[in-house]
Amino acid sequence: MSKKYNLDKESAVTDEKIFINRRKIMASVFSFPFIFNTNMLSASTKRLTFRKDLEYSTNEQTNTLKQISSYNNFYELGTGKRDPMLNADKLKSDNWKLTIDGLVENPFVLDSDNLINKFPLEERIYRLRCVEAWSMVVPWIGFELKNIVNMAKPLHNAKYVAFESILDRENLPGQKRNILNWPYKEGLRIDEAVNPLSLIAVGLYGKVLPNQNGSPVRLIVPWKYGFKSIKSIVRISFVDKEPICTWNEQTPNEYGFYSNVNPYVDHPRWSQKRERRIGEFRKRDTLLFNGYGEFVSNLYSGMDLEKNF
Ligand SMILES: Nc1nc2c(c(=O)[nH]1)N[C@H]1C(S)=C(S)[C@@H](COP(=O)(O)O)O[C@H]1N2
Ligand SMILES: [Mo]
Repeated sequence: MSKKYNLDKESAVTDEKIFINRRKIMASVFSFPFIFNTNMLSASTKRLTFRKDLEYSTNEQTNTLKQISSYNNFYELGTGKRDPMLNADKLKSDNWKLTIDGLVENPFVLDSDNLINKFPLEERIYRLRCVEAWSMVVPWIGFELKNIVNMAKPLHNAKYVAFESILDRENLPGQKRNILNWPYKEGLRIDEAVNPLSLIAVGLYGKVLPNQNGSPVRLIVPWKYGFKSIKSIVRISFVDKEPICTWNEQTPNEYGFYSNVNPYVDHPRWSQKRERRIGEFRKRDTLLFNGYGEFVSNLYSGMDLEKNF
């Protein structure tokens, strides 16, 4: 049974109100409609119904909605951290179709309505650790990726899950240049995909995802570096070979297929030992598997994590 959940963190609610009020004030004083992100408005009206997960959620202080939606990596909307917010309305996230196909008994398509209504939604408060050594804590809303795997019924030869983001060169400013080999792609082993931590997110802070966070549907893999958590997914394919992953394809010596958060394996150009939580000054120690080892370390037993980085 899913029950309605009231945000118990006053700060979160307040922060969002301030954010919206500020927009209103700015909108009445200036008339530059292009600086406003129309998605923030629609996102603030579409509430989701979900239950609150306690098993996998961290009880650490969450980052504010403003922090979470104004400091992003989403190269389809530009390479600067504020570009995704400023260009958010360029992502056409309505009337979405997510195709599930490949080596499965039951290929299917989820539309926008299915994405928020087909599977029971949960709030999962997860740490997200970017490979650039910053981190956030985000109250995601979503369902376990395992739901999709179970419904698709993978064939015996399916070993990996490949994910593909939207390709829309006409509207997405970042796709007008070949800064990456578009569309953005990611992949997991099937056993990683069915781990209960692997989440398909459709919202955060109680509402549908802001465009800059990967609306309307994205992956969250909290024990891996942020770039594995692919945004605005249009296809999930079951395959028999290790799928192409965008950053691994781009710079294989810097970004491996696994990309597990690991303080003992440095990025060739910087250390991964510490991280800065957005909003904090002092750095924190980075934890192996981003602190999720009790749930995922068994997936890698016997593997050399320095080679399989
Ligand atoms: N399609 C797509 N997905 C993406 C990216 C991207 O550029 N394009 N950036 C990744 C990186 S590097 C990070 S750190 C996270 C950031 O997610 P957030 O902006 O919601 O915090 O998204 C990941 N997913
Ligand atoms: Mo990242």
